[in-house]
Amino acid sequence: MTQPAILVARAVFPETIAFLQQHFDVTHNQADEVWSRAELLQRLQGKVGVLTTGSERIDAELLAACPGLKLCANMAVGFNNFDVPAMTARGVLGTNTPDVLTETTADFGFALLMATARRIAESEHFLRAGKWNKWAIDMFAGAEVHGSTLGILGMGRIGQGIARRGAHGFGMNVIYHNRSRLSPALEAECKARYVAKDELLASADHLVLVLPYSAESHHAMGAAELAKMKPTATLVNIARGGIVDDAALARALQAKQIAAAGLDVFEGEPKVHPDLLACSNVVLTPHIASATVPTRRAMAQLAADNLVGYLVHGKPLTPLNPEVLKKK
Ligand code: 8YV
Repeated sequence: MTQPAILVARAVFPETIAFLQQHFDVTHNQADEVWSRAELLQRLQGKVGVLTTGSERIDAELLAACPGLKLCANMAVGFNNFDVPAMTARGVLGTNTPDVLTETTADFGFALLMATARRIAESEHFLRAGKWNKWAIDMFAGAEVHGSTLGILGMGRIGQGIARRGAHGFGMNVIYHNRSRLSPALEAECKARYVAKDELLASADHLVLVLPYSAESHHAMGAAELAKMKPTATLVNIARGGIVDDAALARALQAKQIAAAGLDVFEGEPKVHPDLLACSNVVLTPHIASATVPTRRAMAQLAADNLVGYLVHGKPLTPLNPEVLKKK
């Protein structure tokens, strides 16, 4: 019996390919080539499923060109690369990888906050450049982390993980803003207080962005919002590029309107705004918040389990548009 054909768009762990090969005729990209859109479309011909990462855009045009496609399994919790309404309209299911990366990503958010506030990257570059020839009282003096006010914009699972770390590990006063308020029980567990966005901007010593990207959150942190922050504040973005207006942030950093920023995601990544590259008070990392070996294995496995779950057994684990299942 011929097996259904799927595409794994990017390199994954060899065991993920071996697992998928038990159920599917797998076309993979273990060389991790960067395919053009046309190459992706061509490789998707005749496929019923695809394992994507945040780099592959699934939209109406792609769906129209690949009418056999039934499932797009994103190996990411964020799914702004999916046009979900267009997928639903065509009866194509989308899945993501929630939960398995929550704690790892929250760890990284905290690491980036610490590196930014305590000027770790900047001071390391100074040392490596051979510029360290004496101790000085104000050398790389940064901002206090323990006991300070931690602001969180977007209070989903990762935001809550950061709140717990701040409140319980560092004695921080945690405030947050989100579309919807947490239950009193969750607020108590995270020791987090709900505030309006303006109060969050004005009060946070460290502001961490953990909200999903959408038309609504595009440039949620622009010039006007940055102007409301404390001049001593740090801003950390581990959510998505495009939530911050990178050009406006570079101007705010140059003008010392805020003290520093830690960024793991960028508008138009992997390109980084040249004005950000020129700032010394910014820590820049290449979208690695979920990058530990166990977590990346768990993400790949969950994406693969969704492919097998849906295409073989009709039961996806983490569907984004379950209404597609009802329509069948
Ligand atoms: C991924 C992420 O590594 O899960 C997400 O939303 O941003 C990262 O964990 C990236 O999107 C690749 O798929």
